[in-house]
Amino acid sequence: MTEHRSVDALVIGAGFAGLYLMYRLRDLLGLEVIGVDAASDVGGTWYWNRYPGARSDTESQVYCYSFSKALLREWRWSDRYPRQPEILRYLNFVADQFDLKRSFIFGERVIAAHYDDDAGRWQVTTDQGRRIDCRYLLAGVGLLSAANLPAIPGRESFGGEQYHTGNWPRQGVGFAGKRVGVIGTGSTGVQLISEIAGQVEHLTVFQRSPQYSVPARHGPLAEETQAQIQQNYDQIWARVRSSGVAFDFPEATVSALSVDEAARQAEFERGWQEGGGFRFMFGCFNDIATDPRANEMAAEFIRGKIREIVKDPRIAQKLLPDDLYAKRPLCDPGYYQVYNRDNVELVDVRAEPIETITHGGVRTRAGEYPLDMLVFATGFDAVTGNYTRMDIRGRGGQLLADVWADGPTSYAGMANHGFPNLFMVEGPNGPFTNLPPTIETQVEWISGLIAHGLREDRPILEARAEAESRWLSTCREIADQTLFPQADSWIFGSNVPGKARAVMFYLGGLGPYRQLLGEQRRQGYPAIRQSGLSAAARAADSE
Ligand code: N01
Repeated sequence: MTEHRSVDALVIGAGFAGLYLMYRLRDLLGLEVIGVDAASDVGGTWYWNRYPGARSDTESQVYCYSFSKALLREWRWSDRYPRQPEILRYLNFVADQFDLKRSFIFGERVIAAHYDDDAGRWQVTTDQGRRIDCRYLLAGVGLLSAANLPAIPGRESFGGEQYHTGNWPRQGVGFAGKRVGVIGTGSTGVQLISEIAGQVEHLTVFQRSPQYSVPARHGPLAEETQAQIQQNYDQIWARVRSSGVAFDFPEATVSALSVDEAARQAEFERGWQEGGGFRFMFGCFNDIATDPRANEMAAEFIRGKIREIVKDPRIAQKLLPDDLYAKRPLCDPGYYQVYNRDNVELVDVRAEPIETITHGGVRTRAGEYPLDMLVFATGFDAVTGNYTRMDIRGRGGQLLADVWADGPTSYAGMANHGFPNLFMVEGPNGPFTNLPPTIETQVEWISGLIAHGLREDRPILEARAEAESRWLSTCREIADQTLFPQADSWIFGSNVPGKARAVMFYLGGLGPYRQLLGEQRRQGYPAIRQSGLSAAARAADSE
């Protein structure tokens, strides 16, 4: 295919970010916009992650858009935490409400984007040879979609079915009568394992790191709750937008060290009963993620629960984490209970490392585990993977992957010096929150900036180098005040062998983030260099 089009803006991705970008740029700014997504339809993360048990761990009323009251009035969530099929239906509903699908090309992957400095335009190429040039390139590619498949020898020799959870077959997978192995016990693994344990003949869980997880406490959303949400919508969103993690629970202001043992245990118990991983970590006390003593108290509370729930003390021992409680907080629909089942076996791959995948299963140092199916719940080359897998070249042909080789940088998670008019939603060093409110914040800021540039006849917008380096220092300083950098996880890039360990989030909270973006807007965006078109670009434009 050699079709070549020229548009104002190209949006990569049709998930939460891409759909809202399309709406704002096309319908509110009146630009000519094309979207491209590798999937056959809208959904982004929720298109690909169809594994059994997949759902958000944010409560439904804030795992959605807030920009349209009409959407709110016409959509009803059925559960406290929305399941993947319901979120996918919601995103389809939004796309239909605003007639967004007609502007997307589905089933094509953007593989390259090169900035032409003379023309002030991006030249974009897809895997089907399509070429599109655009003034603005907007990446709504998600934080967590470039699959991480560990390089375990023998994977190609496996004779059974194998899947990565982030690329789950649309037609679904049958488990009955099968011996299934799962590698990985992160957010995805604990959901999947809890869901399929009762469906499979035998389940072998290959665990590398034991996890701290608290109950999610799923359940249907009562009519009265729905009505209350409708009535209090403005207050709910005002709260979320000024909060830290944007989950709509009261964030704690009290230190775990400031209360006595009985009060502390009572508060942890309340958190455990209310459910939700972020709620437990940020709603019980304000220093679980920052003070090692408070952290150990929360960790020991969860260890106590694991000892209580898991009947066989040898299995419980394997499940007990002994590191900091400082990864992305997990919650589950009954994860530890699964290990009381006769058909579930837990393999500690630290004690007996996986040597190879064989035709018939997985062989560890201690023996062979026969399997009909092997599921990789091994996560993602998070945050940067979606960018570095594309050939993105900015001014002077510099490759984004090279610029980020020692760790990614950006201004506010959205823009890069040297890459004019490339805007990222949820790019590196954006806020660590429930994502839809951050996505809305960033999309609105980016579209406001583009509108400003067009109004001022200075449409070439580029993060200033000093603003970007100040932002990186801010992110580092804030991260260093927390315990997160001390734990090995995707949050700092340490889950992918060879990837630079680096700060990848702004841990200052959504409220402060919105304040500083608001300040930028009011001051005319001083962090962004705004230039007019060159004579050559003007000439090309008028052709
Ligand atoms: O990925 P992960 P995920 N051998 O990177 C293990 C969001 N999400 O897909 O901890 C053996 O967290 C790895 O072990 P270790 C959410 O933000 C949200 O689960 O590195 N094991 C770990 O156990 C989440 O944080 C929801 O030692 C290997 C697992 O694989 C993010 O997505 C639901 C291995 C990967 O865990 C990613 O979650 C699902 C190897 N070679 C996802 N390599 C909700 O909203 C990796 N592992 C509820």
